[in-house]
Amino acid sequence: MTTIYLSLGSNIGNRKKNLEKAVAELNKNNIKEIKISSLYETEPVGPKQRNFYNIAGKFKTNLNPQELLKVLKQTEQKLGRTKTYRWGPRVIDIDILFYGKQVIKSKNLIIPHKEIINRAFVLVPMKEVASNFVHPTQHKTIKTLNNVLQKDTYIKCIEKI
Ligand code: PH2
Ligand code: MG
Ligand code: MG
Repeated sequence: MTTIYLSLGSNIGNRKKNLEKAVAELNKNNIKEIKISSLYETEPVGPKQRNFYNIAGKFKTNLNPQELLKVLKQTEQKLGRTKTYRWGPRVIDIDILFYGKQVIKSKNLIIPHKEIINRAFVLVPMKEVASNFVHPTQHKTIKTLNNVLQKDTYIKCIEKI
């Protein structure tokens, strides 16, 4: 079993339900939740569109990184995700932030996720879940990365854990 961290986002339809459905689906597919952050409403990074709801979660899985990616893509499709443009609106997006301490640079999968350090919608929820986790290539904790991030974007906790 490996401990993994995921970031989930939605900005189409019932955003909260979409996130809940996604977590339920992961639990059914060998990606077992350990801890889920509060629910946050966040300003979109990228093109102008509806605000996102975001969460981060700690999970454990026996899937290898490629198998995990496949299940996440299948889950996104099952929940009705269709292709739009880069950083466009989506029913659900499930991104792998960390896979244990592994560093992976394959064509279709880069772990740790490259944008973690720039995104309040990732770091703020992650701080609730794994504040002392050390980023394997930045060599800084989530807490530290979050503290040094410029926070000029809108991010609001909607529901406490
Ligand atoms: N996801 C993106 C692009 N922009 N902005 C917010 N606030 N939340 C997201 O989950 C998000 C985004 C690409 O995956
Ligand atoms: Mg994403
Ligand atoms: Mg994605």
